Amino acid sequence: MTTEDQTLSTDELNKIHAYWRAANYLSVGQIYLMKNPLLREPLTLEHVKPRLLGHWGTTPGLNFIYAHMNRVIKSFDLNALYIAGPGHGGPGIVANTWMEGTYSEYYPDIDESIEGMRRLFKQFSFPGGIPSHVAPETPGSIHEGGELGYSVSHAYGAVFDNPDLIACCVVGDGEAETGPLATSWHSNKFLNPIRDGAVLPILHLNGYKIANPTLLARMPKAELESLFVGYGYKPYFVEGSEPEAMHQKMAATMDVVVAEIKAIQKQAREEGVVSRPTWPIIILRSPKGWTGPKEVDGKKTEDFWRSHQVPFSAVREDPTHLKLLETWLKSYKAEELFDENGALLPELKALAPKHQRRMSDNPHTNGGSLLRKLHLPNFTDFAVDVPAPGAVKGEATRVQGTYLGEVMRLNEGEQNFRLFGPDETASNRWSPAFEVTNRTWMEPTIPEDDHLANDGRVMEILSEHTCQGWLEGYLLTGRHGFFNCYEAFIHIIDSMFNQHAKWLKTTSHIEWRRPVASLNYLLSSHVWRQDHNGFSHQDPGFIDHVVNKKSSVVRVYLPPDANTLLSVTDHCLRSRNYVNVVVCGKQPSEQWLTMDAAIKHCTAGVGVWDWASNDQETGEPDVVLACAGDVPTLEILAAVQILRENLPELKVRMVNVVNLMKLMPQEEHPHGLSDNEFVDIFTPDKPVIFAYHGYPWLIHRLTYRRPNHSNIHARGYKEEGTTSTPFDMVVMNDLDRFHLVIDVLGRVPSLRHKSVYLKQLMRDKLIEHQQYVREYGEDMPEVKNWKWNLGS
Ligand SMILES: Cc1ncc(C[n+]2csc(CCOP(=O)(O)OP(=O)(O)O)c2C)c(N)n1
Ligand SMILES: [Mg+2]
Repeated sequence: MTTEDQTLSTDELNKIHAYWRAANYLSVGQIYLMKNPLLREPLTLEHVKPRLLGHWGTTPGLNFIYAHMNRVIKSFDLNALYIAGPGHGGPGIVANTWMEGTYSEYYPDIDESIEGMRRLFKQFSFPGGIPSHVAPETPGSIHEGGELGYSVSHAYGAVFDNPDLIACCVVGDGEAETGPLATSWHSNKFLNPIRDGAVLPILHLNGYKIANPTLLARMPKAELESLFVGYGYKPYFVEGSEPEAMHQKMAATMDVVVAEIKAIQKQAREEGVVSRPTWPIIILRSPKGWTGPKEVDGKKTEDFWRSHQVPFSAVREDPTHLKLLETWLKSYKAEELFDENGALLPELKALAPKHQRRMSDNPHTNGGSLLRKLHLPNFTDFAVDVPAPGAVKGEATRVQGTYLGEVMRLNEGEQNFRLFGPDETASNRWSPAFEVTNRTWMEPTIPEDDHLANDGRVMEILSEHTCQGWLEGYLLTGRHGFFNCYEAFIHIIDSMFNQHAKWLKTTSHIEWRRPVASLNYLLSSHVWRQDHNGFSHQDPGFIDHVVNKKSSVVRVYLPPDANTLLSVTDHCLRSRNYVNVVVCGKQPSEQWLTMDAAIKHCTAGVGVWDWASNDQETGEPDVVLACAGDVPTLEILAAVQILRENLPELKVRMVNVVNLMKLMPQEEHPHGLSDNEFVDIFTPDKPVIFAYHGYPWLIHRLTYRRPNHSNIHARGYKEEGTTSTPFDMVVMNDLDRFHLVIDVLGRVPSLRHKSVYLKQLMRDKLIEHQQYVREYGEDMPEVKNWKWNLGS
């Protein structure tokens, strides 16, 4: 569909064109200049930055869209924010925020003067200055765009439960080739026009990526149109390169699509939601590097991939490049755009919206400033009654699901809490939450469907990327959420986690960014209990990945039972600016701690379980049996029981770690134990057998500087797996009770030559196990029905 009116009067056309030229001028200035910002002197080498860094190609398109958004924000009084998928167009967005005055309000030394403009130019991609992308430092940004693919999911995340908000979401045509972006178009099936705002996607079809044409730009237009019709959008094409005609087309199209968005919302809000609306999308086909040099050194540059970064950079070596730069900058006629003092002319400035209507100052983009605390129930009300350690079984994540359902209920008024997951919410046992709310669903339903509704607050799509992107967008605009996922498949969003962790790390140094709610993961259906699936579903390595990130941002919890999981969950929902990773199984399993004990244990993060230990009298154990994770905890306790029954004189200390970061040195992580505290628990010199949920090397990585490190022997998952019994899984990885006992016998010096009978018994047990599971297809009764019997 195309719209070809003369929407703009000559005066409006001239002004919007001037506004765009000013943004383009300021963008080129940022990439190239450190002095002489308005070229009031002839350009010389000393005015040009020694290192030319940044991206020009996408920038004029981003500036064009920004100017046209400003126009409709004013005419429709929109509450809008801007997401630049090609976030490498940082100079353009920074230029616009400066033109709106926001930049100078946030950074007063970059004021609206010639000197301010010089500083604006110099700081860009310059040591001590600002990064080249739409980074957290950029006012109005919730999306860096450095790693491509997340613009659409961020935009939808931002507008969920913000009925008044419109996210203008520019999608690079290269970005659109990425997996995360491709799947995120389906977000429209989750947007409820009554309670949510709107996303205006603008596909930025500038034809090229870094060094190639893009697929969407070269496919036949009819196919492109059908693609978006197929995704459920109504495409509007704005195509061309002649500025005057393009301004008219864009203005006309923007008027139509905004009116259409408003009409969809009005109708839904007046009449109720009948079906999923067909939201508009703009497909903007314009030249990459538009208004830049047509050719450089005889090679096509404008409207080609060569304009992607800095179109020419031999300014120091080649005088023709310096001349080219001067001609290019002068083509924007800055003298018609900025006043004597370097400020944007008032009649141009008047084109920008005012105050918080400026996209660069929309409060939703500094989500922490809007963040309201969740109403949290008393988590102890959900406690599992544990009369004695191991006396009852429970499903930890189901208990957590009941608690989260109550959190949902208590915050229904605020509409600021959602659960996210790739089709596994019920599988991970959060189904009690469905007693309070449903799954979000805007497509038709059949009577047999289970908890689907267009006002549901559980967001399920089989795309970990989209779940992650939605949640990030939701959190960064000041709301709360929890993501549940199979442990193995959370790796799919490793890279998105990286970017979010980097964002949080950076924002903590930016004064005006207020803290946002933490990004919380429950990883369940974990490596040890993939009963239905096997090897493909077994991978506990996300934790290893997470701990690479800045310690001020990441937290990892391995609660061993339901009550500890409740305590950890409450803590996560209260925390700010972290990524909390919680790993916990969903299968019925032994419950160890009363609520009181759980609170104390989780608050400490690591501790001796005295009821399982027998070194109280001397305070000097022969061996420490440590564990982190629910399955390792079970195996360690079973090993303790075998040892204490067979070698009553052996002094055993049992230690459980809930908060993995406690193991790190105090100087490296704010939760880290001091060396003295570490030695108090793990002893200065006794063997420590450590049963860990994940890859065992991580325990060494975290403790390598600890006094007793040479005595730590870690067991964990060593990439042995298949579809088998729960106990066979631990046996395959030498993490079972029998191997752990053998480990103890081999490492306690006093036992080394005395324990041959017990060692042999353990080996026999392992052989019996092998035979039994292969014969009967389940674990031996003594394993399956094992009970802690040493009291509390
Ligand atoms: C996931 C990811 N892969 C690769 C890159 C490297 N990269 C940066 S820009 C770019 C091309 C982007 O093309 P497009 O989305 O069309 O943006 P534009 O043409 O507007 O610059 C690539 C491949 C990246 N930033 N992120
Ligand atoms: Mg492109």
